[in-house]
Amino acid sequence: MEDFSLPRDSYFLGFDSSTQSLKATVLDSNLNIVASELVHFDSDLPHYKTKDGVYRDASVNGRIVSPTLMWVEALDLMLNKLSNSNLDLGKIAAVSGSGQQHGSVYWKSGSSSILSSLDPKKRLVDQLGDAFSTKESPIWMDSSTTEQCREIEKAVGGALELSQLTGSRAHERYTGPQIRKIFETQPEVYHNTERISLVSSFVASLLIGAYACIDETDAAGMNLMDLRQRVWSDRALEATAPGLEQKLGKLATAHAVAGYIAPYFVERFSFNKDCLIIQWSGDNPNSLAGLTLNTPGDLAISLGTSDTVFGITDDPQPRLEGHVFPNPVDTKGYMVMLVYKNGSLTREDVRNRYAEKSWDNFNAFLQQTQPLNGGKIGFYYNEHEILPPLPVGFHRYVFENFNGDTLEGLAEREVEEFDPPSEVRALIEGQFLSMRGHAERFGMPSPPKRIIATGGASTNQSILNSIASIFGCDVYTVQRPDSASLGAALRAAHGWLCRNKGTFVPISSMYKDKLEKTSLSCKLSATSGDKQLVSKYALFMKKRIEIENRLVERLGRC
Ligand code: XUL
Repeated sequence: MEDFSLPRDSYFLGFDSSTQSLKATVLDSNLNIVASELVHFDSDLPHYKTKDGVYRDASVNGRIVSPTLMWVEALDLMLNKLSNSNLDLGKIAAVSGSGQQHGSVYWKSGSSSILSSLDPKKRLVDQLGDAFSTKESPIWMDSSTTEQCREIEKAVGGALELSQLTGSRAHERYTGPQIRKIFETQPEVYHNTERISLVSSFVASLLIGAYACIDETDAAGMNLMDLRQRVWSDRALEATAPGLEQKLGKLATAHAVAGYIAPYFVERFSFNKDCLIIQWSGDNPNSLAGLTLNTPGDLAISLGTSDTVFGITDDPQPRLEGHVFPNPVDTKGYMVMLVYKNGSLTREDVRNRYAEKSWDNFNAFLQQTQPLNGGKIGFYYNEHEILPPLPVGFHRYVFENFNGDTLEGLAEREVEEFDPPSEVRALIEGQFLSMRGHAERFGMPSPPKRIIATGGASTNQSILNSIASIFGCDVYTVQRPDSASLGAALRAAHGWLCRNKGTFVPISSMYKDKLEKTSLSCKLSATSGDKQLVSKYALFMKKRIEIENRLVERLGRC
Protein backbone atom coordinates (compact mmCIF):
# COMPACT_ATOMS: atom_id res chain seq x y z
CA MET A 1 0.00 0.00 0.00
CA GLU A 2 1.29 3.43 -0.89
CA ASP A 3 2.59 5.48 2.01
CA PHE A 4 0.87 8.83 2.38
CA SER A 5 2.38 9.78 5.71
CA LEU A 6 3.81 13.20 6.31
CA PRO A 7 7.46 13.71 7.27
CA ARG A 8 7.96 13.04 10.99
CA ASP A 9 8.93 15.96 13.15
CA SER A 10 7.51 18.48 10.68
CA TYR A 11 4.80 21.06 11.08
CA PHE A 12 2.16 22.53 8.77
CA LEU A 13 1.02 26.09 9.36
CA GLY A 14 -2.39 27.44 8.37
CA PHE A 15 -3.47 31.08 8.65
CA ASP A 16 -6.89 32.66 8.47
CA SER A 17 -6.85 36.34 7.50
CA SER A 18 -10.44 37.10 8.39
CA THR A 19 -12.47 40.25 8.91
CA GLN A 20 -11.64 40.76 12.57
CA SER A 21 -8.41 38.88 13.13
CA LEU A 22 -5.49 36.89 11.80
CA LYS A 23 -5.44 33.36 13.22
CA ALA A 24 -2.85 30.63 12.95
CA THR A 25 -3.14 26.88 13.55
CA VAL A 26 -0.17 24.53 13.46
CA LEU A 27 -0.56 20.79 12.84
CA ASP A 28 2.07 18.14 13.43
CA SER A 29 2.62 15.25 11.04
CA ASN A 30 -0.10 13.23 12.81
CA LEU A 31 -2.56 16.06 12.10
CA ASN A 32 -2.84 17.11 15.71
CA ILE A 33 -2.94 20.78 16.65
CA VAL A 34 0.29 21.79 18.39
CA ALA A 35 -0.12 25.56 18.46
CA SER A 36 -2.59 28.30 17.69
CA GLU A 37 -2.30 32.09 17.88
CA LEU A 38 -4.52 35.07 17.25
CA VAL A 39 -3.97 38.72 16.36
CA HIS A 40 -7.13 40.71 16.95
CA PHE A 41 -7.16 43.77 14.72
CA ASP A 42 -9.13 46.21 16.89
CA SER A 43 -7.32 45.47 20.14
CA ASP A 44 -3.82 44.39 19.00
CA LEU A 45 -3.51 47.05 16.30
CA PRO A 46 -5.57 49.92 17.78
CA HIS A 47 -3.74 52.65 15.78
CA TYR A 48 -5.73 51.65 12.67
CA LYS A 49 -8.88 52.63 14.57
CA THR A 50 -11.00 49.90 12.99
CA LYS A 51 -14.23 48.67 14.53
CA ASP A 52 -14.63 44.92 14.05
CA GLY A 53 -11.67 45.12 11.67
CA VAL A 54 -13.38 47.49 9.23
CA TYR A 55 -14.19 51.12 8.40
CA ARG A 56 -17.82 51.82 7.67
CA ASP A 57 -17.95 54.87 5.46
CA ALA A 58 -20.89 57.00 6.56
CA SER A 59 -20.69 59.23 3.47
CA VAL A 60 -21.13 56.44 0.91
CA ASN A 61 -24.03 54.07 1.36
CA GLY A 62 -22.85 50.53 2.09
CA ARG A 63 -19.11 51.22 1.61
CA ILE A 64 -17.09 48.99 3.95
CA VAL A 65 -13.30 48.71 3.68
CA SER A 66 -10.28 47.64 5.70
CA PRO A 67 -6.82 49.24 5.78
CA THR A 68 -4.58 46.99 3.68
CA LEU A 69 -1.50 47.77 5.78
CA MET A 70 -3.25 46.49 8.90
CA TRP A 71 -3.26 43.01 7.37
CA VAL A 72 0.49 43.39 6.68
CA GLU A 73 1.26 44.49 10.23
CA ALA A 74 -0.89 41.65 11.59
CA LEU A 75 1.42 39.23 9.78
CA ASP A 76 4.48 40.92 11.37
CA LEU A 77 2.86 40.57 14.78
CA MET A 78 1.71 37.00 14.23
CA LEU A 79 5.15 35.82 13.14
CA ASN A 80 6.68 37.49 16.21
CA LYS A 81 4.16 35.68 18.40
CA LEU A 82 4.86 32.34 16.74
CA SER A 83 8.62 32.74 16.93
CA ASN A 84 8.42 33.74 20.61
CA SER A 85 6.39 30.61 21.36
CA ASN A 86 8.03 27.22 21.83
CA LEU A 87 7.47 26.36 18.22
CA ASP A 88 10.54 25.76 16.04
CA LEU A 89 9.58 27.61 12.85
CA GLY A 90 12.45 25.84 11.08
CA LYS A 91 10.41 22.63 11.22
CA ILE A 92 7.49 24.03 9.26
CA ALA A 93 7.42 22.12 5.97
CA ALA A 94 4.56 24.04 4.36
CA VAL A 95 2.31 27.04 4.95
CA SER A 96 -1.09 27.88 3.49
CA GLY A 97 -3.90 30.19 4.46
CA SER A 98 -7.47 31.37 4.18
CA GLY A 99 -8.56 34.85 3.28
CA GLN A 100 -11.96 36.38 3.81
CA GLN A 101 -13.53 35.85 0.40
CA HIS A 102 -13.99 38.59 -2.23
CA GLY A 103 -11.81 41.33 -0.57
CA SER A 104 -9.19 42.85 -2.88
CA VAL A 105 -5.79 44.55 -2.73
CA TYR A 106 -4.43 46.99 -5.34
CA TRP A 107 -0.64 46.89 -5.80
CA LYS A 108 0.81 50.12 -7.15
CA SER A 109 2.91 50.00 -10.34
CA GLY A 110 6.49 49.17 -9.39
CA SER A 111 5.65 47.31 -6.17
CA SER A 112 6.80 43.90 -7.33
CA SER A 113 10.38 45.11 -6.85
CA ILE A 114 9.59 46.16 -3.25
CA LEU A 115 8.16 42.68 -2.65
CA SER A 116 11.17 40.89 -4.07
CA SER A 117 13.75 42.85 -2.07
CA LEU A 118 12.39 42.91 1.47
CA ASP A 119 14.98 43.84 4.11
CA PRO A 120 14.94 41.26 6.95
CA LYS A 121 16.07 43.89 9.45
CA LYS A 122 12.83 45.81 9.07
CA ARG A 123 9.19 44.95 9.64
CA LEU A 124 7.02 44.32 6.57
CA VAL A 125 4.74 47.20 7.46
CA ASP A 126 7.69 49.65 7.39
CA GLN A 127 8.55 48.60 3.85
CA LEU A 128 5.16 48.33 2.19
CA GLY A 129 3.66 51.70 3.16
CA ASP A 130 3.90 52.92 -0.43
CA ALA A 131 3.07 49.67 -2.21
CA PHE A 132 -0.67 50.12 -2.76
CA SER A 133 -2.55 52.35 -5.18
CA THR A 134 -5.38 52.60 -2.67
CA LYS A 135 -4.79 52.15 1.03
CA GLU A 136 -8.28 50.80 1.66
CA SER A 137 -9.34 47.36 0.51
CA PRO A 138 -13.00 46.76 -0.28
CA ILE A 139 -14.21 43.70 1.64
CA TRP A 140 -17.07 41.21 1.58
CA MET A 141 -19.31 43.34 3.81
CA ASP A 142 -19.39 46.14 1.25
CA SER A 143 -22.72 46.60 -0.50
CA SER A 144 -22.03 49.78 -2.47
CA THR A 145 -21.82 48.27 -5.96
CA THR A 146 -25.43 47.52 -6.93
CA GLU A 147 -25.10 49.67 -10.04
CA GLN A 148 -21.96 47.82 -11.18
CA CYS A 149 -23.63 44.44 -10.53
CA ARG A 150 -26.52 45.30 -12.83
CA GLU A 151 -24.14 46.68 -15.51
CA ILE A 152 -22.03 43.51 -15.49
CA GLU A 153 -25.08 41.21 -15.56
CA LYS A 154 -26.55 43.17 -18.45
CA ALA A 155 -23.32 43.09 -20.46
CA VAL A 156 -22.99 39.32 -20.03
CA GLY A 157 -26.60 38.56 -20.97
CA GLY A 158 -28.40 38.53 -17.64
CA ALA A 159 -28.05 37.38 -14.04
CA LEU A 160 -28.67 33.70 -14.75
CA GLU A 161 -26.24 33.74 -17.67
CA LEU A 162 -23.53 35.22 -15.42
CA SER A 163 -24.28 32.62 -12.78
CA GLN A 164 -24.00 29.78 -15.25
CA LEU A 165 -20.74 31.24 -16.57
CA THR A 166 -19.02 32.17 -13.28
CA GLY A 167 -20.92 30.21 -10.58
CA SER A 168 -22.83 33.17 -9.13
CA ARG A 169 -24.93 36.07 -10.31
CA ALA A 170 -23.33 39.47 -9.61
CA HIS A 171 -23.19 40.19 -5.89
CA GLU A 172 -22.23 43.51 -4.37
CA ARG A 173 -19.39 41.95 -2.35
CA TYR A 174 -17.92 40.05 -5.30
CA THR A 175 -14.58 41.32 -6.56
CA GLY A 176 -15.55 41.99 -10.21
CA PRO A 177 -18.21 44.59 -9.30
CA GLN A 178 -15.77 46.06 -6.74
CA ILE A 179 -13.06 46.41 -9.39
CA ARG A 180 -15.53 47.97 -11.80
CA LYS A 181 -16.51 50.52 -9.18
CA ILE A 182 -12.86 51.50 -8.67
CA PHE A 183 -12.38 51.73 -12.44
CA GLU A 184 -15.47 53.96 -12.76
CA THR A 185 -15.06 56.17 -9.70
CA GLN A 186 -11.26 56.26 -9.18
CA PRO A 187 -9.78 55.68 -12.66
CA GLU A 188 -6.36 56.95 -11.53
CA VAL A 189 -6.21 54.18 -8.91
CA TYR A 190 -7.17 51.55 -11.47
CA HIS A 191 -4.60 52.69 -14.02
CA ASN A 192 -1.87 52.97 -11.39
CA THR A 193 -2.42 49.34 -10.30
CA GLU A 194 -0.07 46.66 -11.68
CA ARG A 195 -1.62 43.73 -9.82
CA ILE A 196 -4.92 43.00 -8.09
CA SER A 197 -4.80 40.31 -5.40
CA LEU A 198 -7.55 38.72 -3.38
CA VAL A 199 -6.95 38.72 0.39
CA SER A 200 -5.85 35.10 0.02
CA SER A 201 -3.33 35.65 -2.79
CA PHE A 202 -2.22 38.91 -1.16
CA VAL A 203 -0.83 37.31 1.99
CA ALA A 204 0.60 34.44 -0.08
CA SER A 205 2.41 37.12 -2.14
CA LEU A 206 3.99 38.56 1.02
CA LEU A 207 5.19 35.09 1.99
CA ILE A 208 6.81 34.25 -1.36
CA GLY A 209 8.10 37.78 -2.02
CA ALA A 210 6.42 37.92 -5.43
CA TYR A 211 2.89 38.13 -6.80
CA ALA A 212 1.14 34.83 -6.07
CA CYS A 213 -1.50 33.43 -8.42
CA ILE A 214 -5.15 33.56 -7.44
CA ASP A 215 -6.39 30.03 -6.74
CA GLU A 216 -9.29 28.78 -8.87
CA THR A 217 -11.56 28.23 -5.89
CA ASP A 218 -11.31 31.75 -4.49
CA ALA A 219 -11.37 33.16 -8.05
CA ALA A 220 -14.94 31.88 -8.38
CA GLY A 221 -15.90 34.54 -5.81
CA MET A 222 -15.06 37.31 -8.27
CA ASN A 223 -17.66 36.96 -11.08
CA LEU A 224 -14.67 36.82 -13.45
CA MET A 225 -13.72 33.18 -13.98
CA ASP A 226 -15.30 30.67 -16.35
CA LEU A 227 -16.31 28.07 -13.77
CA ARG A 228 -16.20 25.03 -16.07
CA GLN A 229 -13.02 25.94 -17.96
CA ARG A 230 -11.23 27.41 -14.94
CA VAL A 231 -9.82 30.31 -16.97
CA TRP A 232 -10.57 34.02 -16.83
CA SER A 233 -13.71 34.62 -18.88
CA ASP A 234 -13.21 37.13 -21.69
CA ARG A 235 -16.89 38.10 -21.52
CA ALA A 236 -16.79 38.75 -17.80
CA LEU A 237 -13.46 40.60 -18.01
CA GLU A 238 -14.76 42.86 -20.77
CA ALA A 239 -17.93 43.57 -18.81
CA THR A 240 -15.86 44.62 -15.79
CA ALA A 241 -12.89 46.82 -16.74
CA PRO A 242 -10.39 47.24 -19.60
CA GLY A 243 -6.95 45.62 -19.41
CA LEU A 244 -8.02 43.56 -16.41
CA GLU A 245 -6.54 40.15 -17.26
CA GLN A 246 -3.01 41.49 -17.06
CA LYS A 247 -3.65 42.89 -13.60
CA LEU A 248 -5.05 39.58 -12.32
CA GLY A 249 -2.15 37.35 -13.32
CA LYS A 250 -2.57 33.61 -13.75
CA LEU A 251 -4.84 31.15 -11.98
CA ALA A 252 -3.57 28.12 -10.03
CA THR A 253 -5.18 25.05 -8.53
CA ALA A 254 -5.64 25.12 -4.76
CA HIS A 255 -3.13 22.35 -4.06
CA ALA A 256 -0.38 23.95 -6.18
CA VAL A 257 2.83 25.33 -4.72
CA ALA A 258 2.84 29.14 -4.86
CA GLY A 259 6.59 29.24 -4.21
CA TYR A 260 9.25 28.80 -1.56
CA ILE A 261 9.10 31.05 1.48
CA ALA A 262 10.94 34.33 0.76
CA PRO A 263 14.48 34.77 2.13
CA TYR A 264 13.08 37.60 4.31
CA PHE A 265 11.28 35.06 6.54
CA VAL A 266 14.21 32.65 6.56
CA GLU A 267 16.53 35.34 7.87
CA ARG A 268 14.16 37.17 10.18
CA PHE A 269 12.19 34.25 11.67
CA SER A 270 14.42 31.22 10.97
CA PHE A 271 12.04 29.46 8.61
CA ASN A 272 13.62 26.66 6.61
CA LYS A 273 14.49 27.87 3.12
CA ASP A 274 12.72 24.78 1.66
CA CYS A 275 9.44 25.64 3.38
CA LEU A 276 6.70 25.59 0.72
CA ILE A 277 3.93 28.12 0.44
CA ILE A 278 0.85 26.36 -0.89
CA GLN A 279 -1.78 28.44 -2.69
CA TRP A 280 -4.03 30.26 -0.25
CA SER A 281 -7.80 30.10 -0.75
CA GLY A 282 -11.03 31.58 0.61
CA ASP A 283 -12.13 30.98 4.20
CA ASN A 284 -15.27 29.05 3.26
CA PRO A 285 -13.47 26.66 0.88
CA ASN A 286 -10.81 26.06 3.51
CA SER A 287 -13.48 25.44 6.15
CA LEU A 288 -14.80 22.72 3.86
CA ALA A 289 -11.30 21.19 3.95
CA GLY A 290 -11.05 21.66 7.75
CA LEU A 291 -14.35 19.86 8.26
CA THR A 292 -12.91 16.97 6.19
CA LEU A 293 -15.54 17.17 3.46
CA ASN A 294 -13.89 15.53 0.48
CA THR A 295 -16.30 13.60 -1.76
CA PRO A 296 -19.57 14.30 -3.60
CA GLY A 297 -22.47 14.01 -1.19
CA ASP A 298 -20.57 15.44 1.80
CA LEU A 299 -22.47 18.38 3.23
CA ALA A 300 -21.69 20.80 6.06
CA ILE A 301 -24.18 22.97 7.89
CA SER A 302 -22.72 25.78 9.93
CA LEU A 303 -25.25 27.20 12.37
CA GLY A 304 -24.23 30.68 13.42
CA THR A 305 -25.35 34.30 13.20
CA SER A 306 -25.81 33.46 9.57
CA ASP A 307 -26.34 29.83 8.61
CA THR A 308 -24.17 28.45 5.81
CA VAL A 309 -24.54 25.21 3.94
CA PHE A 310 -21.79 23.88 1.77
CA GLY A 311 -20.98 20.64 0.11
CA ILE A 312 -19.37 18.88 -2.82
CA THR A 313 -21.10 17.84 -6.02
CA ASP A 314 -20.07 16.65 -9.48
CA ASP A 315 -23.03 18.24 -11.16
CA PRO A 316 -23.71 21.79 -9.99
CA GLN A 317 -26.69 23.73 -11.35
CA PRO A 318 -25.83 27.41 -10.76
CA ARG A 319 -28.92 29.51 -10.19
CA LEU A 320 -29.75 33.00 -9.04
CA GLU A 321 -29.31 32.15 -5.38
CA GLY A 322 -26.22 30.55 -3.85
CA HIS A 323 -22.71 30.06 -5.17
CA VAL A 324 -20.63 27.44 -6.95
CA PHE A 325 -16.83 27.26 -6.63
CA PRO A 326 -14.35 24.66 -7.87
CA ASN A 327 -13.72 21.96 -5.27
CA PRO A 328 -10.86 23.23 -3.07
CA VAL A 329 -9.62 19.75 -2.18
CA ASP A 330 -9.77 17.98 -5.53
CA THR A 331 -8.99 18.58 -9.18
CA LYS A 332 -12.57 17.65 -10.07
CA GLY A 333 -15.97 18.48 -8.69
CA TYR A 334 -17.46 21.64 -7.27
CA MET A 335 -18.27 23.24 -3.96
CA VAL A 336 -21.79 24.58 -3.55
CA MET A 337 -22.48 27.23 -0.91
CA LEU A 338 -25.75 28.66 0.35
CA VAL A 339 -25.84 31.57 2.79
CA TYR A 340 -28.82 32.41 5.02
CA LYS A 341 -28.94 35.65 6.97
CA ASN A 342 -31.62 34.48 9.41
CA GLY A 343 -29.75 31.99 11.58
CA SER A 344 -29.24 31.94 15.32
CA LEU A 345 -30.74 35.37 16.02
CA THR A 346 -34.01 34.29 14.44
CA ARG A 347 -33.98 31.01 16.38
CA GLU A 348 -33.45 33.06 19.52
CA ASP A 349 -36.25 35.45 18.64
CA VAL A 350 -38.75 32.62 18.13
CA ARG A 351 -37.54 31.05 21.40
CA ASN A 352 -38.13 34.38 23.17
CA ARG A 353 -41.57 34.92 21.71
CA TYR A 354 -42.98 31.39 22.02
CA ALA A 355 -40.84 29.38 24.43
CA GLU A 356 -40.44 31.80 27.33
CA LYS A 357 -36.84 32.59 26.43
CA SER A 358 -35.75 29.08 27.36
CA TRP A 359 -33.90 26.58 25.17
CA ASP A 360 -35.29 23.81 27.41
CA ASN A 361 -38.83 24.83 26.52
CA PHE A 362 -37.86 25.25 22.88
CA ASN A 363 -36.42 21.71 22.78
CA ALA A 364 -39.40 20.27 24.67
CA PHE A 365 -41.71 21.83 22.05
CA LEU A 366 -39.67 20.24 19.28
CA GLN A 367 -39.91 16.85 20.96
CA GLN A 368 -43.62 16.97 21.73
CA THR A 369 -44.68 17.99 18.19
CA GLN A 370 -44.86 15.52 15.31
CA PRO A 371 -42.64 15.62 12.21
CA LEU A 372 -44.45 17.49 9.36
CA ASN A 373 -46.09 19.63 12.04
CA GLY A 374 -49.65 18.69 11.08
CA GLY A 375 -49.14 20.48 7.73
CA LYS A 376 -48.00 23.79 9.27
CA ILE A 377 -45.33 25.71 7.38
CA GLY A 378 -43.64 28.93 8.53
CA PHE A 379 -41.25 31.54 7.11
CA TYR A 380 -39.51 33.64 9.75
CA TYR A 381 -37.34 36.57 8.71
CA ASN A 382 -36.02 39.05 11.27
CA GLU A 383 -33.44 40.29 8.75
CA HIS A 384 -33.85 40.88 5.05
CA GLU A 385 -33.13 37.33 3.87
CA ILE A 386 -30.75 36.40 1.04
CA LEU A 387 -32.22 32.97 0.38
CA PRO A 388 -34.97 33.54 -0.65
CA PRO A 389 -34.66 37.31 -1.18
CA LEU A 390 -37.52 38.34 1.11
CA PRO A 391 -38.03 41.28 3.47
CA VAL A 392 -38.46 41.11 7.24
CA GLY A 393 -41.71 39.36 8.20
CA PHE A 394 -43.30 36.14 9.40
CA HIS A 395 -45.63 34.11 7.14
CA ARG A 396 -47.59 31.02 8.19
CA TYR A 397 -49.61 28.47 6.18
CA VAL A 398 -51.49 25.28 6.96
CA PHE A 399 -52.25 22.31 4.72
CA GLU A 400 -55.32 20.75 6.27
CA ASN A 401 -55.25 16.96 6.44
CA PHE A 402 -51.66 16.70 5.21
CA ASN A 403 -50.33 13.25 6.03
CA GLY A 404 -47.26 13.35 3.81
CA ASP A 405 -48.58 10.72 1.35
CA THR A 406 -49.92 12.89 -1.45
CA LEU A 407 -50.13 16.47 -2.56
CA GLU A 408 -53.31 15.73 -4.52
CA GLY A 409 -55.98 18.30 -3.86
CA LEU A 410 -54.01 20.12 -1.18
CA ALA A 411 -54.39 23.86 -0.86
CA GLU A 412 -52.78 25.99 1.77
CA ARG A 413 -54.50 28.52 3.99
CA GLU A 414 -52.64 31.53 5.40
CA VAL A 415 -53.01 31.95 9.17
CA GLU A 416 -52.07 34.63 11.72
CA GLU A 417 -50.30 32.48 14.29
CA PHE A 418 -49.77 28.86 15.40
CA ASP A 419 -49.82 27.47 18.90
CA PRO A 420 -46.34 27.99 20.52
CA PRO A 421 -45.03 24.40 20.07
CA SER A 422 -46.00 24.47 16.38
CA GLU A 423 -44.26 27.84 15.92
CA VAL A 424 -41.01 26.28 17.15
CA ARG A 425 -41.33 23.24 14.89
CA ALA A 426 -42.38 25.37 11.91
CA LEU A 427 -39.25 27.49 12.33
CA ILE A 428 -36.85 24.53 12.60
CA GLU A 429 -38.49 22.45 9.88
CA GLY A 430 -38.68 25.55 7.70
CA GLN A 431 -34.98 26.37 8.05
CA PHE A 432 -33.81 22.84 7.23
CA LEU A 433 -36.40 22.12 4.54
CA SER A 434 -35.23 25.29 2.83
CA MET A 435 -31.61 24.11 3.06
CA ARG A 436 -32.50 20.68 1.70
CA GLY A 437 -34.64 22.12 -1.12
CA HIS A 438 -32.08 24.65 -2.27
CA ALA A 439 -29.12 22.27 -1.91
CA GLU A 440 -30.96 19.74 -4.13
CA ARG A 441 -31.88 22.39 -6.67
CA PHE A 442 -28.22 23.34 -6.79
CA GLY A 443 -27.25 19.80 -7.74
CA MET A 444 -26.27 18.38 -4.34
CA PRO A 445 -26.87 14.62 -4.12
CA SER A 446 -29.96 13.58 -2.16
CA PRO A 447 -29.78 12.25 0.46
CA PRO A 448 -26.33 13.57 1.32
CA LYS A 449 -23.76 10.92 2.24
CA ARG A 450 -23.31 12.58 5.60
CA ILE A 451 -23.78 15.98 7.17
CA ILE A 452 -21.25 17.66 9.42
CA ALA A 453 -22.86 20.24 11.66
CA THR A 454 -20.85 22.97 13.29
CA GLY A 455 -21.38 26.36 14.95
CA GLY A 456 -23.30 27.32 18.11
CA ALA A 457 -26.63 25.55 17.52
CA SER A 458 -24.92 22.26 16.62
CA THR A 459 -24.76 21.49 20.35
CA ASN A 460 -28.58 21.28 20.37
CA GLN A 461 -29.53 17.58 20.11
CA SER A 462 -33.17 18.27 19.17
CA ILE A 463 -32.04 20.39 16.24
CA LEU A 464 -29.56 17.71 15.13
CA ASN A 465 -32.33 15.10 15.22
CA SER A 466 -34.50 17.30 13.02
CA ILE A 467 -31.64 17.73 10.51
CA ALA A 468 -31.13 13.96 10.34
CA SER A 469 -34.79 13.20 9.75
CA ILE A 470 -35.33 15.99 7.20
CA PHE A 471 -32.22 15.23 5.12
CA GLY A 472 -32.34 11.46 5.73
CA CYS A 473 -28.69 10.99 6.62
CA ASP A 474 -26.39 10.72 9.61
CA VAL A 475 -25.29 13.94 11.25
CA TYR A 476 -21.81 14.36 12.72
CA THR A 477 -20.63 17.26 14.83
CA VAL A 478 -17.33 19.03 15.37
CA GLN A 479 -16.82 21.71 17.94
CA ARG A 480 -14.04 23.91 16.72
CA PRO A 481 -14.23 27.57 16.04
CA ASP A 482 -11.32 27.75 13.59
CA SER A 483 -12.13 25.39 10.77
CA ALA A 484 -10.73 27.93 8.24
CA SER A 485 -7.20 28.09 9.71
CA LEU A 486 -7.28 24.37 10.52
CA GLY A 487 -8.37 23.66 6.95
CA ALA A 488 -5.54 25.88 5.69
CA ALA A 489 -3.01 23.90 7.76
CA LEU A 490 -4.45 20.69 6.35
CA ARG A 491 -4.24 22.08 2.82
CA ALA A 492 -0.61 23.05 3.50
CA ALA A 493 0.05 19.39 4.32
CA HIS A 494 -1.93 18.27 1.29
CA GLY A 495 -0.02 20.60 -1.04
CA TRP A 496 3.25 19.34 0.45
CA LEU A 497 2.19 15.73 -0.17
CA CYS A 498 1.14 16.38 -3.78
CA ARG A 499 4.49 18.08 -4.44
CA ASN A 500 6.35 15.22 -2.76
CA LYS A 501 4.48 12.58 -4.82
CA GLY A 502 4.88 14.59 -7.99
CA THR A 503 1.15 14.24 -8.69
CA PHE A 504 -2.24 15.05 -7.18
CA VAL A 505 -3.28 12.67 -4.39
CA PRO A 506 -6.71 12.75 -2.73
CA ILE A 507 -6.68 14.79 0.47
CA SER A 508 -8.43 11.96 2.31
CA SER A 509 -5.39 9.72 1.82
CA MET A 510 -3.71 11.77 4.58
CA TYR A 511 -6.32 10.95 7.20
CA LYS A 512 -8.14 7.87 5.91
CA ASP A 513 -8.84 5.35 8.70
CA LYS A 514 -7.14 7.45 11.36
CA LEU A 515 -9.37 10.49 11.51
CA GLU A 516 -10.54 9.80 15.07
CA LYS A 517 -6.96 10.01 16.31
CA THR A 518 -6.44 13.47 14.88
CA SER A 519 -7.60 17.00 15.69
CA LEU A 520 -9.92 16.64 12.70
CA SER A 521 -12.16 14.03 14.30
CA CYS A 522 -15.94 14.34 14.35
CA LYS A 523 -18.63 12.59 16.36
CA LEU A 524 -21.75 10.77 15.14
CA SER A 525 -24.52 12.78 16.79
CA ALA A 526 -27.83 11.84 15.10
CA THR A 527 -28.80 8.97 12.82
CA SER A 528 -30.90 9.12 9.70
CA GLY A 529 -33.81 6.94 10.76
CA ASP A 530 -37.10 6.60 8.91
CA LYS A 531 -36.86 6.55 5.07
CA GLN A 532 -40.62 7.01 4.65
CA LEU A 533 -40.49 10.20 6.64
CA VAL A 534 -37.71 11.49 4.38
CA SER A 535 -40.00 11.06 1.33
CA LYS A 536 -42.85 12.75 3.15
CA TYR A 537 -40.53 15.65 3.89
CA ALA A 538 -39.72 15.76 0.15
CA LEU A 539 -43.39 16.48 -0.60
CA PHE A 540 -43.59 19.03 2.18
CA MET A 541 -40.46 20.69 0.82
CA LYS A 542 -41.93 20.87 -2.67
CA LYS A 543 -44.98 22.68 -1.31
CA ARG A 544 -42.82 24.97 0.75
CA ILE A 545 -40.78 25.99 -2.30
CA GLU A 546 -43.97 26.70 -4.27
CA ILE A 547 -45.16 29.04 -1.53
CA GLU A 548 -41.70 30.55 -1.27
CA ASN A 549 -41.70 31.31 -5.00
CA ARG A 550 -45.07 33.02 -4.70
CA LEU A 551 -43.83 35.07 -1.74
CA VAL A 552 -40.78 36.15 -3.73
CA GLU A 553 -42.98 37.15 -6.66
CA ARG A 554 -45.16 39.20 -4.34
CA LEU A 555 -42.60 40.71 -1.97
CA GLY A 556 -39.08 39.96 -3.22
CA ARG A 557 -36.52 42.21 -4.88
CA CYS A 558 -35.32 40.03 -7.69
C1 XUL B 1 -18.81 34.42 1.53
C2 XUL B 1 -18.60 35.66 2.30
C3 XUL B 1 -18.15 35.58 3.70
C4 XUL B 1 -16.69 35.87 3.83
C5 XUL B 1 -16.36 35.98 5.32
O1 XUL B 1 -19.34 34.63 0.27
O2 XUL B 1 -18.77 36.74 1.79
O3 XUL B 1 -18.47 34.34 4.27
O4 XUL B 1 -15.94 34.89 3.19
O5 XUL B 1 -15.01 36.07 5.56
